[in-house]
Amino acid sequence: MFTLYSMQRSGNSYKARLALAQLRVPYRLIEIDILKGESHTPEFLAKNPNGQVPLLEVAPGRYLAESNAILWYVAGSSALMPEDRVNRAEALQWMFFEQHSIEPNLGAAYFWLTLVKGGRELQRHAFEDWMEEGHRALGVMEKRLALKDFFVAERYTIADIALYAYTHVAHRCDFDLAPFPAVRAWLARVAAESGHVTMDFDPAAVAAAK
Ligand SMILES: N[C@@H](CCC(=O)N[C@@H](CS)C(=O)NCC(=O)O)C(=O)O
Repeated sequence: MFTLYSMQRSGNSYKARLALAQLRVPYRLIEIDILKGESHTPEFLAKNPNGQVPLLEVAPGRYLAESNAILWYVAGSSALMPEDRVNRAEALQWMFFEQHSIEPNLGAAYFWLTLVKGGRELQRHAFEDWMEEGHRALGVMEKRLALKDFFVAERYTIADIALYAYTHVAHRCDFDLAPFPAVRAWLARVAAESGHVTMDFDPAAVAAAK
């Protein structure tokens, strides 16, 4: 069984939890509080020298970091993975876009504004850049979604999961989604997908309640 090292309020970790839930893959969840330095202990750094979650133990002692690599791995040849070569490459294209244009802006704003006390003041110098670049990236998504229901392969795939993680909480960190109607419609479509779970979903709590 997989073990996922994750932080409940981390968008990157949510990507892995969402895909695993939709694929109905059982896994052990270990909560790592990055705000308490738990991803920088010697034990954790031995598993991921980069000191970050999510981290998936795919086989005893074999660890996979980077949320989008984890998505790629768990999707395998399931319905979440596009079938043909060009669609798979397009999925990667959007997943790289997510890492370069969404995560460093929407993800950073989400982290500092919603998770860190006093984060707005601490990051005042960076905030304007995140807003400008983040809104620009949302504009890129808007253009794609004005033409297509999903990013790749005319259906819901790991590219949508990667992009959903921080976009669906953008309004909680000062981003205004009003000028992006196609993005808002896509967010609703993703949330309506079969087996969708929210960011606060905890598989252990559900299992305990059974
Ligand atoms: N590119 C990585 C970023 C992972 C990342 O930034 N993880 C954050 C939580 S969302 C973290 O563990 N931060 C702790 C640290 O960097 O010390 C991914 O997509 O997984």
